[in-house]
Amino acid sequence: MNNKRTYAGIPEQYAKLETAKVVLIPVPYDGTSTWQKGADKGPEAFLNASENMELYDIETDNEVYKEGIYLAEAVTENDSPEKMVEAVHSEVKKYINKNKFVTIFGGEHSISIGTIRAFDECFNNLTVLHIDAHADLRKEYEGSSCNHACAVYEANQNTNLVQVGIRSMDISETRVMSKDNVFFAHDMAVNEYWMDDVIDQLTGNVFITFDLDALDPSIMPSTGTPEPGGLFYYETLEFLKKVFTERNVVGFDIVELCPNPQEKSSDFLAAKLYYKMLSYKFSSEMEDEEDYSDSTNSPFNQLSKFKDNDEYE
Ligand SMILES: [Mn+2]
Repeated sequence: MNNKRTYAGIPEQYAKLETAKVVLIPVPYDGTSTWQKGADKGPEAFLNASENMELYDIETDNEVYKEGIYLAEAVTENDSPEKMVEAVHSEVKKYINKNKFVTIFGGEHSISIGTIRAFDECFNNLTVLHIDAHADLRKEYEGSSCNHACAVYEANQNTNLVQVGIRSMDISETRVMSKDNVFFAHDMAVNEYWMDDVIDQLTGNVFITFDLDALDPSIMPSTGTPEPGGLFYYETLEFLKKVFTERNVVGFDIVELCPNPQEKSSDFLAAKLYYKMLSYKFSSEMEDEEDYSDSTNSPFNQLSKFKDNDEYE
């Protein structure tokens, strides 16, 4: 008997690398967080909650795990922030080059630096949709450019960075921020069209980096730096569904779950959010396939620059 753990305890036939469309990479890293420690425990709490979740999604009428979800070996490099970023970068790129839909669960937000670098190298015209309470635009923090406070500095230089839910930042970050691409929480609260306004700023290929502290602390208390005034559950889902429907989402990460043993609902929210995002991805793909039924090309990762050129094989 093979006792290898699978995502959400799904049957092994849906958890094989060769046939899975989705790869999930856990990155239990918490090397640079400044306030509450514990994001390194995030992947384990997320996986535990996922194992206790029902796998039929009512809204999309789908069991997305049947697309296949491979639970990759966790990236545990933590000698330095720079080495961690490089380890994540090469692991993510390895699976993109196998034409998988790559997802990553952190860990603190600095894990996204290597992830975004890999996606930017593999997809043309990339938007990084950054959903977060914090701007994370510092070039360097506490002596490192691989600090969680610098999570999207590089993405801001190299990609079309669109920031949503921001409600805490340093004045120095206003100098590098591109105002048209930033949606502050206080503006979103009074703009009923904010979702469409965000969509308008997205290019064709979108990578989503979702910091759980974007959510309101009343529904997501278990995060390192909770900030009042965040997103609620159904508006978040409505927004994500729009993004998945109207753009080609090429991958995503979810970061900054900082589990509290007394408060399991945050772990469960993170588990449901991950599964919802997959459900939206693959149900919008089913609609695409209907639209282009004559096309022999799958819309899946069709814009990967590395499709036939797998340097890691
Ligand atoms: Mn944050």
